[in-house]
Amino acid sequence: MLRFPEGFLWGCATAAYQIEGSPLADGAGPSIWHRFSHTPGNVERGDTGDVACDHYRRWRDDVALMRELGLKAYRFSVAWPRVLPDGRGAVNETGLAFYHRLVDALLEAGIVPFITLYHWDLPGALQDLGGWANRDVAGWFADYAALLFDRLGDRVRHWITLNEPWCVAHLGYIAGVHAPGMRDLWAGLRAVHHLLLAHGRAVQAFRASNVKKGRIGITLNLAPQYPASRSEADLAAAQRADAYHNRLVLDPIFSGRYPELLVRRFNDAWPDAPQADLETIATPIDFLGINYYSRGVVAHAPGAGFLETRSVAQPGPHTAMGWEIYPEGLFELLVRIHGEYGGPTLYITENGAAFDDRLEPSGGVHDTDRLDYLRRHFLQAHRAIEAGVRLQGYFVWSLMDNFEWAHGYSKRFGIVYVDYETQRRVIKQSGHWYREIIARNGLENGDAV
Ligand code: IFM
Repeated sequence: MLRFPEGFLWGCATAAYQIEGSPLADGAGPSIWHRFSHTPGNVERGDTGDVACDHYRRWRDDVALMRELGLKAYRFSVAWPRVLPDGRGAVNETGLAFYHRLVDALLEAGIVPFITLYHWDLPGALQDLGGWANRDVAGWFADYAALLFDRLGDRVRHWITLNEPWCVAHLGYIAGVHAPGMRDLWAGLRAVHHLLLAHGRAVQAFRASNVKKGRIGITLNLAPQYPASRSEADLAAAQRADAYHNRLVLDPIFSGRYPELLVRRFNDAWPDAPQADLETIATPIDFLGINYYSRGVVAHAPGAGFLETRSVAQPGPHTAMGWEIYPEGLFELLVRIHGEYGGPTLYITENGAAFDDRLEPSGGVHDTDRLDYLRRHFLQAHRAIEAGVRLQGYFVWSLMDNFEWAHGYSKRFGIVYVDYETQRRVIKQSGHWYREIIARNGLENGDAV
């Protein structure tokens, strides 16, 4: 038996816009994702988050489902525009009441709530003012965070400021494939800085709040970058890719500086960041959340984009997202973060996979590929703990199938199947298996084969 440490938090993760539905109910304001998904051409098949998993109305059943799975913890996000329809100013108490009920139900079920304050649904009213490209957003976010610490901090001990700031800035402001759909490097680099500043200001607000014994951190999507060959050019390309994908956010948070390599490469486009901002960004956190899905393999490609790199396809296997399955990357990443950033407390705040699941006539979903994906990643996490990494929990992405951003409902990540026609939930084979792992707090020796 490969045992995990006593008290290890096994959980699942979701995000508001991806599961809740009813985005404008009870006085909520429109988010940038509401606007983006309602603009033709942005999301596959024209899908929107209007109904999603209808969790806003079915939350009771969903908490019962979590209890059935035996989850120890649940990571979810609060929709900023439900609570503050204009992003700042008047509080929408009815919207906030939803999260009060959810938190109470989780605690009642013995499930530890982890709240993510921002998982991509910026209030549209703040986007009208420039969104993350406007420096003022740091103050708006800190005020919103302080409100939630005040209202929910008596019961919620675990807080995550931002989910994947790199994705917010790169996919939303530079590549234009996520809301708000911009293709503007200048704005994107400012968005990175303002996201991190907002994070730092929220951590400071947390320390000044009344939350007793609470802990706060941030969730980053990290992907180790490997060179396609041993040539010096490819090694340098992998370093550039690593600086952009990983160190761009890790270094300022843990060391208070941006990677010099990027400052030089972006040159005039790089934002002038006052030293005081960097000190705020580096305000100590209590844990780091890591979202790991895959790795990158890159080669030097003169003239290709601002990094002059190109991805080199690997033989696989791959998930339905086209992402290479590379569990060893999780071990290497965890050990590296531990070694290079002072051995912080870590959680895997997301790991999981999309596959083309089918609800069989028998009524079951036999997702052996997902089960195998999870099993292989759990083994690497266990290896990392044995190597001294301070990993305290693991959240599978996702509790249930949901709105996969620009892919709409075409990609299924859940360990619970959602029949979108009826909203029936069916625990997949991987979900039944996960329940056993949680109950045993470990993997059977047979699992290690
Ligand atoms: O669905 C997303 C989630 O919102 C953020 N991390 C990656 C997941 C899978 O793409």
